[in-house]
Amino acid sequence: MKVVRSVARTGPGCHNGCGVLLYIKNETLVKVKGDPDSPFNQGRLCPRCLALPEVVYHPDRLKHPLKRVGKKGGDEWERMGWEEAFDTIARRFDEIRTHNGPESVIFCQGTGRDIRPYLMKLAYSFGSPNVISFGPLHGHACHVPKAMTMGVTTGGYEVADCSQFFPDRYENPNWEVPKCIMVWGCEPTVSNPDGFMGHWLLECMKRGSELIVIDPRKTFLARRARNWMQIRPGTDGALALGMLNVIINENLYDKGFVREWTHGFDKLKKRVQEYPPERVSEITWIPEEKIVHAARMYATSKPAAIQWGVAVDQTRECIPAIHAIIALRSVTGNMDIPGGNVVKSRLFDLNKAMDKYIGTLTDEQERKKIGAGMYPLHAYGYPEAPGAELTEQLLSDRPYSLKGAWIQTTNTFACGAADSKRVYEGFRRLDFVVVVDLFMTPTAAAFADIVLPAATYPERDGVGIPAGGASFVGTTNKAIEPVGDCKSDMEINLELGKRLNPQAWPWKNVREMYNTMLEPTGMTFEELREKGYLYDDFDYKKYEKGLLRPDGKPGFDTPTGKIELYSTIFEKCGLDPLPYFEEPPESPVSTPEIAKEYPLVLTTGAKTRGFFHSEHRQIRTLRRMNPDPITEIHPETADSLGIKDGDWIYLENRYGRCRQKAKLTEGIHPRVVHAQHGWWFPEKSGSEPGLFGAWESNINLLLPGGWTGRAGFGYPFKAQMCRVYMVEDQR
Ligand SMILES: Nc1nc2c(c(=O)[nH]1)N[C@H]1C(S)=C(S)[C@@H](COP(=O)(O)OP(=O)(O)OC[C@H]3O[C@@H](n4cnc5c(=O)[nH]c(N)nc54)[C@H](O)[C@@H]3O)O[C@H]1N2
Ligand SMILES: Nc1nc2c(c(=O)[nH]1)N[C@H]1C(S)=C(S)[C@@H](COP(=O)(O)OP(=O)(O)OC[C@H]3O[C@@H](n4cnc5c(=O)[nH]c(N)nc54)[C@H](O)[C@@H]3O)O[C@H]1N2
Ligand SMILES: [Mo]
Repeated sequence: MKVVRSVARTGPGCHNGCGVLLYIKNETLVKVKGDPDSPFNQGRLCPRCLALPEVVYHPDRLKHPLKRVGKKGGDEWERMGWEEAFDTIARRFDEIRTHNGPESVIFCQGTGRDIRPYLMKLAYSFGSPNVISFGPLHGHACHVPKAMTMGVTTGGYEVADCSQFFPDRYENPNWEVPKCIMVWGCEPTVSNPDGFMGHWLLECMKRGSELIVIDPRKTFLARRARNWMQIRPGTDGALALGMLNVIINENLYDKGFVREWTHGFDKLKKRVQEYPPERVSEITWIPEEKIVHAARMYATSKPAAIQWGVAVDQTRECIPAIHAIIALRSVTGNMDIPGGNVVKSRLFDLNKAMDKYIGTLTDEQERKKIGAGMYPLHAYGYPEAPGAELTEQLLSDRPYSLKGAWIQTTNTFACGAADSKRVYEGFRRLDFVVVVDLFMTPTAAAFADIVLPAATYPERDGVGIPAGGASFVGTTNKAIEPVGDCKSDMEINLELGKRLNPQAWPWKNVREMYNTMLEPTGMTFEELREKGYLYDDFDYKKYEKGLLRPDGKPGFDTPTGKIELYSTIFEKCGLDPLPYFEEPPESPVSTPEIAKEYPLVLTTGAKTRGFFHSEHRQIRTLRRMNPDPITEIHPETADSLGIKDGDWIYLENRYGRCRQKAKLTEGIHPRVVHAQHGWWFPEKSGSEPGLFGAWESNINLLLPGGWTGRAGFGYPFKAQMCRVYMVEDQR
């Protein structure tokens, strides 16, 4: 057997960059193992990489470019060659550009997969400002709210320090084990989110870290925590403010750090008086003594780190909640110290090197971005078009009509989008749609005129840094020939880019393009491939050493040079400069009338081990781990409704209904249910109206549009209301 060492990236979907060993026999991928020499994962892997051969050689893989024959929704396709496909797409997009303007074509991607730079370049070089991310239409409720809030209040991007910035990891003498790790709205042993591997936490626990876990479900880590706080979904902001109240009033904060490096402490101190622990206990359903205990434990164990997840993004007013959590780690002085929350260095900006060829949008095109000017905070580094406004524009043709879409790595109404019905109706109005995917999906079946088959990572080369938390570059190395006519996304975008704007895409092939991207590292693709992994230098307390600001002065890269507990940028944007808590749009407190009819709090979409969002439903080994859509419900609640474990149930509210299977568990609050997201059934018919069963168990039918927060970020994916009852027909 031949073994190819590589860095795992998408597809199939993933955010990370685990080192893998790809075992090849007779030009066929037969096995995948974790690379023990990779500092990132040290030999560990998820089931999804272990099942990779099943994905690559699955009989349902898209293998050739396809064009639709007959009506949309008819699921009838004909093979076409790549040249014909590229020529047709270029001609149709060009026609739209000529008649309607380039902004009439939208470019959609899903969650952070490594297509992002190439998709942005494709859009901008075409002239369209309308790049839509994270699965269109879910209201900027994944990762971006956290990244934006850090960006404007600390000037950086901070992650829990589990030694990931050092290639020698836990052995590094400068690193310290966090004494306490607060895991907040995150289930990293399942999700390994944003470049952060859950297993790192276990390594820290083996070395003595104690956990505080904030989660409505009793997760693997919650069971192992000193203090598990079973929070009412959507009330994280109140909890953070309550903990700040205890820490500040009991004088447990780091006075030196607060004085030297933070801005607005006195105003924050005054604000947190509105959140005494007894009131916060009422809001969050967490016993008061647990809140006080957690506050004391976090503030008095130094160093302490916070590992947060997407749950903190997935309420409407998430920005002030995130701001409050940032304040927690700031007032305790846990910023950029060993074992605290460390500021990620920004040495390798692989996109920058491409910019000199592609340029940026003209101001005129910027102004045509969907929703332009609606949310002042978007101007502080967020380039995308807001999703909720996209639906409105698709349906209303105001301020201008949208005509075409390039959809690459997202399953829109079946997964990423809330308001699924209207999103579906909106996209159906487009004249010309291209979908690039690994499999035929409900999205492709419903909208596409042309479907292009993308390669998986063992079938292609690539460069990339894991999203978010980690800081290394490695190369993804082609180990096998692509199945059928599949091409890598990068090749596809380069080929199409050349046709739409040749100057912007000067590279003869992807290898040349990668060499340009890698310029900041001083290495070519070949050199980096030989080296394996490249880590940038990492240092602690960068704010003392003038390493965070462009002017080289000590401090943080914010307008005041300090961490802004009181945000001058929020103030400029007309937002509350201090953290606060606001109830979700519908909750037992904000809408008691609705709660009478729909009494259960609905949280959705906790990630599952075997699936990446709506992917992998056709992969037998992975589907066996989770054959049906699952709703977790407390046994007492189920009992009162006559529901038994394994029964099909309806979840319903004022907006819609779907069916899932009840799973009875003591690990969820009796007044809360948790429903899985992203369900469709590749085994069912792809034609309308069924679209692979995408309307049957799709929890996003219960999540309406128009619930983005004031700042234009946040959406209550994890804080809705519903009722639950038995399905008559149990088949
Ligand atoms: N109710 C509810 N809904 C949610 C969530 C929730 O918690 N609750 N979570 C939300 C979150 S956090 C996110 S980020 C969104 C994600 O939403 P999406 O990103 O839209 O996720 P997927 O549905 O998996 O869509 C990815 C598609 O890309 C394809 N694909 C995978 N790899 C590749 C590749 O390399 N190339 C190409 N061309 N295609 C590829 C897959 O086959 C799949 O069809 O969902 C959101 N939806
Ligand atoms: N296997 C797998 N891995 C994935 C993904 C996948 O689909 N599959 N998706 C990727 C993506 S795009 C993302 S964004 C990340 C997300 O991964 P995580 O950040 O871990 O987020 P989730 O799994 O959505 O939810 C984490 C936890 O939040 C809890 N929770 C629910 N509601 C609330 C609440 O209101 N407050 C608090 N404090 N907790 C709450 C849930 O019970 C769950 O245990 O995972 C990434 N990794
Ligand atoms: Mo996400």
